[in-house]
Amino acid sequence: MTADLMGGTPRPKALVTGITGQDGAYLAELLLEKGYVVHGVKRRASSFNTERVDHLYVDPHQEGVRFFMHYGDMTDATNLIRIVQETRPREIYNLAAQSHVQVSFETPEYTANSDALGTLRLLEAIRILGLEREVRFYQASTSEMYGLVQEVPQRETTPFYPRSPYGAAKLYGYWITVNYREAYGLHASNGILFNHESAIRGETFVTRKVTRAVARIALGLQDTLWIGNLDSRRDWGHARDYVRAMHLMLQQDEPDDYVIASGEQRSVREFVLAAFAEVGVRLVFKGEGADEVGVVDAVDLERLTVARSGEEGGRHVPIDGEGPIVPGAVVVRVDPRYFRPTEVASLLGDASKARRVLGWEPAHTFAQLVSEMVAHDLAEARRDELLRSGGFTTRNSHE
Ligand code: NDP
Ligand code: GDR
Repeated sequence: MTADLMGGTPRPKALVTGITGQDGAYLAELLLEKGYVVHGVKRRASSFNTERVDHLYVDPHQEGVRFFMHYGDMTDATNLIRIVQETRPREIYNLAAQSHVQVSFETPEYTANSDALGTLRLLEAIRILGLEREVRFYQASTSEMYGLVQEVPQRETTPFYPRSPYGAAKLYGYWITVNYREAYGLHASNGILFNHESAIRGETFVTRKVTRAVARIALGLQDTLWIGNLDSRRDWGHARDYVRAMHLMLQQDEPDDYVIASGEQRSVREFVLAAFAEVGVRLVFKGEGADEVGVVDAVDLERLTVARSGEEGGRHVPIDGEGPIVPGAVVVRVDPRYFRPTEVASLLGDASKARRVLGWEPAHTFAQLVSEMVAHDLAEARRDELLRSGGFTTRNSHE
């Protein structure tokens, strides 16, 4: 079978920036399943940064390869022009970004360069190459643009009020995408996506930080989860559901902008409680503000044993007198270092337009999301515990 044909017709071809990120990896998987040829842009780094897409890699010397990666950067216009010219995709998904809100306060100029100007550079590449009528463009816009929310729930018509350098940069990316649609007739759409998570979410976003810490605390590899604003409320969905929406947007006859959200809201505190419950720990919060702590209230030993040993019975990791999980133990503490100069306190999306026009429906519930993330991090923690008990060292990265 040749790589370029599917049932005698040319395979659709997509270019994905940010391929090594959470969404890039899930989107690449989805597009490959649908028969696409997928080209991804990855950054040069001093260590491997392709872990999320390594399973999709096929040696390019083999026949029928449909997944390719190109070195590139959103801050390098000439490189983006060349990649678009060489790959000539039908669909471009612009997912690359400095995507961490708190980090954007530390690196505001770089965030604007990659997230705002980077989007412009990619749109200009399409225009310079005269591909406005051939290419469909997806921009990874965000609920962070609503920031200090002007309406609840937030929908496509809700006014924006960003609260971080990241939000402000993404707002430029949103409007320049609208402008290229209106000025040049480009099939360009914004997905205004609310927070979406998964087992491959970056370890410094709050959900993954929590599930990873819960797993490591359960295995006795860590004592405490240090956290920021527990009151913050988010509309959390599953990343696999959200990349389906990206693809659907580019299959419409007309380009448009869509909110993608679960329509449910929970606080960070609720997420922490749900994650600990997965390992059989009932937690209670005591105190206020920076003095608030999460204390172990009760332990379901059977559940904790399964969490530590694995469903399949695996290796028994003894509990008694070991590890931080005993009633009364403080396992969550607040570190004001994680507070943001300006916070987005509450986000809740209304995805009715996407449901109506795209026929999009999320397939995962909040409970499934938490359960999947904790299960994944428990497996990693069990591996680390096994290696350590065998005298090996394991990676111990911190933010
Ligand atoms: P990640 O942080 O997981 O991935 C970001 C990707 O962009 C990585 O591949 C990263 O490369 C790459 N990247 C960062 N800077 C550059 C640059 N200068 N040049 C080229 N590539 C770069 O983000 P997600 O997958 O979670 O999100 C995807 C997109 O959607 C982002 O634009 C994000 O802002 C946006 N978004 C995300 C939401 C979410 O809840 N996940 C919600 C709404 C919008 P590397 O791996 O080398 O770091
Ligand atoms: P967010 O995600 O800023 O919404 O941006 P993040 O998970 O970082 O924060 C969510 C909320 O949790 C609070 N929080 C903490 N956050 C982090 N990272 N670490 C902590 O220890 C912590 N404690 C409390 C935060 O203050 C915040 O209120 C994500 C990114 O994926 C963006 O790229 C995307 O655009 C938006 O979601 C939608």
